[in-house]
This record gives sequence, structure tokens and C-alpha cells, in this order.
Amino acid sequence: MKTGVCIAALAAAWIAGGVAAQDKVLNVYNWSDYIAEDTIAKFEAKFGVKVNYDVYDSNEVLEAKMLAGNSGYDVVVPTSDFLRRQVAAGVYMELDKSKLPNLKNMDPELMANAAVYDEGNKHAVIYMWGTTGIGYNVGKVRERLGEDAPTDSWALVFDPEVVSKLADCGVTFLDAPTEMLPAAMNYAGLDPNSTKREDFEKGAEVLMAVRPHVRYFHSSQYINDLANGEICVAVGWSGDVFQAQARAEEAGNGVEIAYVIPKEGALQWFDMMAIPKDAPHPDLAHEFINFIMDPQITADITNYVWYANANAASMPLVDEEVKSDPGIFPPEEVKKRLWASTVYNARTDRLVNRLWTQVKTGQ
Ligand code: N2P
Repeated sequence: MKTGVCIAALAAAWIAGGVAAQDKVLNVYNWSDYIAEDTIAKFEAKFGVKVNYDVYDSNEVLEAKMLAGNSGYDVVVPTSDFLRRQVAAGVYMELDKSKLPNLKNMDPELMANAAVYDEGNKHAVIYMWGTTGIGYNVGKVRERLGEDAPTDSWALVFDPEVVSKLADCGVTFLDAPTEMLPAAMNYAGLDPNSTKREDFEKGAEVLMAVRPHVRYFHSSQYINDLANGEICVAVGWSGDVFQAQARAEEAGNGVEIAYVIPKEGALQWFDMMAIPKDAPHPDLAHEFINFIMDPQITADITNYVWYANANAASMPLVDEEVKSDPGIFPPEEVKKRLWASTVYNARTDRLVNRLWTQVKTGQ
């Protein structure tokens, strides 16, 4: 009898839900500290589904999972240069644009930027974008270096003379080899987009020279550490540094955090929503991507994480203090100094990883 009821109930649910019955769960894998507090709850309520939301803080970690396959994820968010390599490896499905009506909200110029890495924007949509610069504790840096502290330059983290004076208050680097090495190359006066072996080696030399003064290499821990004064300088991602600033303000602990795009230039990156070919719930994955492209939803995310988005229709809904912050939406003269990421082939990738291991281990 019990079994009978159960089967009847299941059948009713199946008929009521139709195909959607298989789509009651969505598995999302996104960067940490990268979404508004209520975004997932709103999606769950709207679609009557449960979202499993996991986070990472490294493209390399995501890439390993994507290349291994069967990750179980429906939506993932690689940075555009990584996306390109993964598309070439056949990792992602082509998006069904008929299921993404909110694509009309996207800024055509920024989508064209992203298309350099994904022809015709076939496999991915921009989630957020930002820059890789420097976050610092204004008071502590001034205390150690005086008014002349080179806070507008990569010298703050790459000049051994300078960094050695900051070591006691804590200097940290991102664990992101494809971002740290080009930044060091740029500081050394080389092309950050170079793929020449000797240029990478020079970049690694710059990093090795300051390495003794670096407290750790990590790509998310620095948010809290900056906010509570545990560290005083971090090479970091724009929005993450602004989140540290906001956390310090909330805590009322007197810590003042600033973000700078160094005068020598910085990386401008795009993080892209894509659906793995073996995603268990591709229909719901499309619904999710479309939902994120809703102007209000995207504006809520930008207003919360302080990362720029590429959704033109959301801009009127973005807070004035976010929209007008040159560290978040850089003005034209700053944009000229930004570089885009380079897609490395397997050989360059091996070189970068080998050098990075040397830098991290100091050998
Ligand atoms: C969010 C980090 C996203 C930037 N914490 C990395 N592309």
C-alpha cells in the first residue's frame, strides 16, 4: 500500500513537473566572495529548485576539474584565457542562445572583448570583470615608508628595497602564476603579454628577489587579513580588496584599505559563465545564466562584491559610489594602461608552472 501511494505520488510529480522534474537541482561552481547574499536564494525561489553552490579561488583548480571531466557541475566561471584553452579541449557545450533572452542586456563592446577568447561568444557569457592590482593598508604603509611611499606603482611589491620595509606588517601575493609573472614582467619594463622564455625568466627573477619578504601566496585569505590588519599589502583582485575595505569599515577597527591600479599598468580580466558538456542539468544551467543577466540581479551582485559587470542594462541600478570608483570602473586614461590576458600553449604553460613552483618554494 505504502509503495503504491509512493509510486502514484511520484507519477503525479512527474506529470506535473514534466521534463523539469530532472532539473530540481543546479550545481554551480564559482569564485569565492563573488555573489550577492540573496542571489542564490532568489533563483531557488523563482525556479523552485535547490542550488549546490561551491567555490574556488584558482583557475588552475577549476581547470583540473574541467579537464578530468564528470565534475557534476552545471555552471562554472573560468577566466577568459582559461576558457579559451578549455573550449579548445572540448570541455564546454555551445550555449543555446534562444534560451538566453537577457543576452540583449549585455554591453556589445565588452562582449566583443570576450569574443577574442571565444569566437562569437558561443560558449560563455561575461559574469564580472576586474583588474589585478594592489590592496594596501594606508596607515601602516605610510608609517613604514612615509609620504613618499610608491603606492601608485608595482614598486610597492616588486622593489626589494621597498618590500623589505613592509615585510613585518605582511605582504602577500596571489597564487595565480599567469597573473603574477606578467605583472612582474611589466614592472621590469617587458611586455606582459610576451611568451618568450627569457622574459618569463626575468619576471621570475623579480619575484625571487622579493620572495623572502612575502608572507604567503594565496588568492582569497587576503580579504579578511587586510580587513583586520593582519597584513598590510596584497597583490589582489579589485573587488576583493574593496570587500576588505568594506569589512574593515563595518568592523570599525580603524583600518583603512585602498586599491590601486599601478601606473605601469595591470591585467584586466573577464570571468565567464559556461556550461560543461557533461553538465547534468543543462536546461536549468541556461536558466541560471539568463537569470544572472537580469539587470537587477547583476546590479545587486556588483553592488555587493564591487566587481564591474558587462551588463549595460544594469548600470542605472548600480550604486553611484560603485559606478564612479575608478578602481572598479576605470576611466579611459587608466584603461589605456590595462592589458588583456594571453592564452598560453602547453609549452608556455609548463614553463610558467615550473617557474612559479620555484618562486613559491624559493628554490
Ligand atoms: C573573486 C575573485 C574573482 C577574480 N573572489 C578572479 N578572476
